[in-house]
Amino acid sequence: MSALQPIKLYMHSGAVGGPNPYKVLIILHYLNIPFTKVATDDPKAEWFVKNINPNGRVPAIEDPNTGLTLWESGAIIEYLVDKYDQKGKISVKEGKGVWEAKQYLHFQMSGQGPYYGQAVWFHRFGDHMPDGKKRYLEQIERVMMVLHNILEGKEYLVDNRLTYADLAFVPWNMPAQQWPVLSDPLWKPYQIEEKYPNFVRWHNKLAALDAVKKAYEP
Ligand SMILES: N[C@@H](CCC(=O)N[C@@H](CS)C(=O)NCC(=O)O)C(=O)O
Repeated sequence: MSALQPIKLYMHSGAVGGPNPYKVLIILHYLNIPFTKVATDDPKAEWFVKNINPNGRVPAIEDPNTGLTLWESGAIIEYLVDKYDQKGKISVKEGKGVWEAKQYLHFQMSGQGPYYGQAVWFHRFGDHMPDGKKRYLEQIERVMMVLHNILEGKEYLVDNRLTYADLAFVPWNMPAQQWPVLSDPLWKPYQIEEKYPNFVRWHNKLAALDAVKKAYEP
């Protein structure tokens, strides 16, 4: 990897910003891919929208080794493991697991991130819309229940080993467990520890990985 030029990762500069860039950061750390962070506190800035991501959001990457600019965290993860995890350290190269890993990544992108994101929005700005708050907390609980059921008798989602599919869920489960805006109304009131122990055990094990801890270092 040392001959590689660092990949530019566009993300906010705060100690902890929105969760999506952390999905990419964890993968970069886990695979020891050289990278530099480019502080992007205004992803709606004209230069960024024009040159990097027309959707005005982070994360995005520029890979000088291939000339590729890419946005959408799920696509970035797929690119990184395809290009820089040829030995399959956290990706699956053959068998059903190839597709199961993609399935879980799609579930994360469509079934976890957007629901958790809406929950954050309603809890920050939706005091006048209590139904919205309730709806998205219930959806988070439902996603946790689904993961708990999938993980019955299993340590990891795919092929009983750690893959990018597991890691992709970490950054949205962090705020659900730790940020007061979500964890206060959710974690204890919805009895997450008691009702979904497979999910909690899995998340805690992932959160304790060095690559995850490094991603959250200031
Ligand atoms: N589906 C996108 C979502 C990206 C996204 O919503 N990023 C947030 C940070 S977690 C963002 O850039 N928010 C700033 C804004 O919307 O202006 C992905 O997974 O990359």
